[in-house]
Amino acid sequence: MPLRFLGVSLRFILPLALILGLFALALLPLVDELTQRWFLRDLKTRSQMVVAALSEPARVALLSRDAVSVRLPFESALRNGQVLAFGLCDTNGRLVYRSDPTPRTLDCQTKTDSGVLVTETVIEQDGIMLGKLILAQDTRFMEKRSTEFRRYLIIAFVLMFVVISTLSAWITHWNWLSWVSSLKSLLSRETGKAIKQAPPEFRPLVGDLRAMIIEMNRERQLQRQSPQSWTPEKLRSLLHDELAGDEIIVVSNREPYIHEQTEQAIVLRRPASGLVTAVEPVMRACSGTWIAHGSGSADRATVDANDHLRVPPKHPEYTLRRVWLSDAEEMGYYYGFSNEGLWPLCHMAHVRPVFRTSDWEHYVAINHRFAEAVITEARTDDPIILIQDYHFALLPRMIRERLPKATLIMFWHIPWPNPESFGICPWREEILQGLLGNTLLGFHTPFHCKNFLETIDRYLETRIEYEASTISHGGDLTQVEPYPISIAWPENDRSIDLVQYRKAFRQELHVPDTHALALGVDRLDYTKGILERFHALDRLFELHPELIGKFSLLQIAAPSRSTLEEYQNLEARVRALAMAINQRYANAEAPAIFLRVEHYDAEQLTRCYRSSDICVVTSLHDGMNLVAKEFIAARNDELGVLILSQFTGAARELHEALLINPYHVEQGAQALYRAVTMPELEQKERMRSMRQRVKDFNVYRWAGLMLLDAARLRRRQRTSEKIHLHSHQGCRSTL
Ligand code: ADQ
Repeated sequence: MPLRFLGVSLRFILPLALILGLFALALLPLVDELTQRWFLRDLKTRSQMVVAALSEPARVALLSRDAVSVRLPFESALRNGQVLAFGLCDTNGRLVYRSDPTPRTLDCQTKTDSGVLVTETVIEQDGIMLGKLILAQDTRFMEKRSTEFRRYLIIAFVLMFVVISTLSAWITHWNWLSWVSSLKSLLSRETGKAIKQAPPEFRPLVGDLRAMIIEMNRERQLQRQSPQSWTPEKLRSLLHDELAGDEIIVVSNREPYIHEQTEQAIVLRRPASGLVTAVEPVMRACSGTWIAHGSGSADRATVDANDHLRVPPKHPEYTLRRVWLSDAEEMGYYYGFSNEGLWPLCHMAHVRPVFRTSDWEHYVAINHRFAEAVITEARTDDPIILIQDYHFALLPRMIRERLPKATLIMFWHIPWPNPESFGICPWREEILQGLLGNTLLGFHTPFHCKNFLETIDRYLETRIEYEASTISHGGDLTQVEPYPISIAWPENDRSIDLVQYRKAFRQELHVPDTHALALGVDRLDYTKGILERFHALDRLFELHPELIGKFSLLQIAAPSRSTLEEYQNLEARVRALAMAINQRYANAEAPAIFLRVEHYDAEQLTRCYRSSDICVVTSLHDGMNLVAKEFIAARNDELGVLILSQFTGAARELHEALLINPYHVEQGAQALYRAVTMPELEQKERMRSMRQRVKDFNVYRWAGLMLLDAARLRRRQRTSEKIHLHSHQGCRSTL
């Protein structure tokens, strides 16, 4: 039995020892008294028997004044060992006979002697006293036996104590083990198992705990399905109510505010990033710290000595901590391992991932640098840390080792591939182990969660609870959940005259007011299916030549990762294909494709969304795709048609979109035709339904659900820690 359980048992053993000791103390004098009495009674009975046998010879000897006549019977009694000595006294108190050996002090007056019991018996004849028979009995054996008896009694008590305490320690040990394991398994949601394993006397409590957990899960489900709108205020009150006072740190590669040096001055730029849109409200609500790569040319010039900057600059609400990378580090960690390795690995877009050891080394080193930054920024030992995206797969484990009590939430913004595809990565185990440092790991869809669990199952020794979606690994528990990301619902600007708005937009493109317009908005990335979109348009014109010159695609493509050759080639191919198609229909009244390879600001994008008839999202693989949701949110006229690739996370939510397989050119062309000819009534029905969903399931809900789950896991972790502490208290008290 491990020593630590003695600690628990001591709570029972020490009182037992005290009670048994007190009991023994109280019992010993009583037992002494009783045994003395028994021995005395025994001696007296013996002396009576001897007196009965010797009183006749004594009487005869006293009558005949021949004391020597008692010698024989007296000595025979002495030989029997019952008496120590005899004496015979006459009526004058003279000792007329004494046995040999006799205590020197024995005479007719002595009544007591140390270690000797003296008894006198009157010898008479017809009522006349003739003398006295004195008997001396040895009482020293009584003391000896009493001591022996006391010793046996103490040994009996000690034995009793040892047996009872050993038994109770074992019983406590087994009970404790089964209680703790029942509680632990219950807390890790293995409720059925917990009920079966729990000892009978513990079952009512297991039932209560189980009911509590079921209630928590039900509450969680309700919150997930709740149609009520999530707002920044609701997120703020959630942070206040559920995570009162807890420190929040966000880590992402992209920073929310970039300072650029222009010829005239330093300008502030907001990156076009779904991630920034999603995380900013959380930071504003909780005044935490956001750690990100300082990538702007004037970033170093705008921070303080600790690389801190209060943002938003006009109304500071939280702290931005910038982390610096050299060009070589950025090349290896960001462009190399993240975007040439992990990005194509996770997207099935038929671009081969490239893995180089030098990139991996930079990736490890930069993850370490961000871990150091997190440790430096953390003011408490249990902050909530929100880690964003595939640039930081190793970070959770690194932080977990330094801040074991932290709640680590990671959101993986891109898809997670199947185990076979992921197996290509030479550092797959390291990446998976890094990710299992998280308390909570979020993906856009249940399908990505399933792929991740299966990948873990394939490559690491862990215990996976598929039903609960948890992974136990080296004493840590990671919860894997889907959290579909979204956008902030925009302010509804009703003052705009949409007819004029659309007219003005078309005038800028030099097309008639009635010209049908499809819109594509993407980062210039091979996963977005821009080439496939162009081919579908080309096919549409082949199938429906009546649309040539009356229908165009406006493609806004933000340059992205242009340092990489793959992206440079893509840009060249996109430009070449657009030009080729435009040349094919060069005689038409309007170009088939308006290609704008540039970054638009939010206002410009909203204008595009509102002025178009169709939005085309043809990603070959996409975690979610926020453009689809931005288009829906911008359409307060409830018109417009969304064509959406079935390989986007958004397709799981936006069922009223025209879903297509972007690899199938005909399907793309047919969807374009269906969209351009869709009656307004049908457009409105579809759009209304999608708008309601995007409005309700917005970015505040995305962040809110993750933080609610984090709060729940935090409570569970604290309860587990308490149980753990109790189970170790015994150890500490014993040691
Ligand atoms: P991205 O691959 O960048 O995001 P997406 O979700 O469409 O894809 O977000 C792109 C953002 O950039 C949108 O907010 C869009 O408005 C903006 N943008 C695109 N083109 C632009 C342009 N030309 N000018 C200005 N802004 C432009 C990754 C994953 C996605 C996931 C998001 C969020 O690949 O699957 O939806 O993260 O998790």
